[in-house]
Amino acid sequence: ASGSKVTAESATFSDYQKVYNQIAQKLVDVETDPDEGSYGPALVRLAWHASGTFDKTKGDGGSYKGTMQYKTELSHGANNGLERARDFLISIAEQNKWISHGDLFTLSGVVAIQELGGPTIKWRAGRVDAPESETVVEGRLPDASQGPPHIRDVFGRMGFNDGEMVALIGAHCLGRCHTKYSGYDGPWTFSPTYFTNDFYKLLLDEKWHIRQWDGPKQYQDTKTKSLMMLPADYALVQDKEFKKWVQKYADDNDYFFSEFSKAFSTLLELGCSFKADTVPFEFKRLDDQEN
Ligand code: CCH
Repeated sequence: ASGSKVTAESATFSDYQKVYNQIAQKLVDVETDPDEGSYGPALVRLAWHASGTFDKTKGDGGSYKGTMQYKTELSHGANNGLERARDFLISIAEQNKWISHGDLFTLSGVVAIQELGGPTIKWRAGRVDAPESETVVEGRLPDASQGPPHIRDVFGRMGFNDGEMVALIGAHCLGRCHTKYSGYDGPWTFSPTYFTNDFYKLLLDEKWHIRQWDGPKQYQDTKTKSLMMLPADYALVQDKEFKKWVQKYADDNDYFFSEFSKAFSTLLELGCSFKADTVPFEFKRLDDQEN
């Protein structure tokens, strides 16, 4: 739609690729707290929390209405720290007034996964903003202090099976916990700005003990004492069925990438209805484009 004014109805692949590029370029350009390295992990978490509220029996929640833009949803306890990610996207939203918040938040998660070395994620456009009054009830996202039955309940409510749940939680290869946001502390891997299957490898290969500190119960690696696992992460090796998947993804990075890619695409579309002819887009990484 070059020259003319872009709208959500007229927007083409190239309009969305431009938004992708603006987000990707901002990830490179923006000066970050040295502790963070990149806004990418926070964008992945934003896309996930905007989507993971879906309830398949009630048919509500999910990213469609973009209600994560509002204070009501951002102030849910599970979303502590996500203002950072939302604020990062404000300049992008201002440059592209035609894109809905649901589309922007989910697209930004796709950008972050792809630019941080992860798989290509198929993504569709067409979410429509709703008013703040349509914000989903609080309490749909998983509780990090819990074990296998809770993980199965919460991800089962979204419609995922064991293999998909374990694949999705592998996104903890990225980023870290911040005491000021969740009470938990530290990164899961040694390379928190690269998307890899290291989460599974470390979970299986390292020795883990309960960290002695005045914070909430979390695990610490015995060798370097610099990595962490949440009780909900550790649940993936405590449960025999989950552990089989952890082993598969640890053994085969390509398999993990393809399973993660499918499950993450599905996650971002929970509760969304698109026009019948909406084709999934596959965006090009910044590095793969000619200048
Ligand atoms: Fe997560 N996650 N997550 N997570 N998460 C946290 C941070 C990230 C749980 C709890 C937490 C997924 C599943 C789960 C990311 C992606 C995904 C934090 C720390 C907690 C607590 C927040 C803080 O302190 O800043 C629990 C529990 C579950 C499941 O049971 C899934 C699924 C995904 C994506 C597909 C990413 C990325 C982060 C890092 C954010 C950052 O700012 O570095």
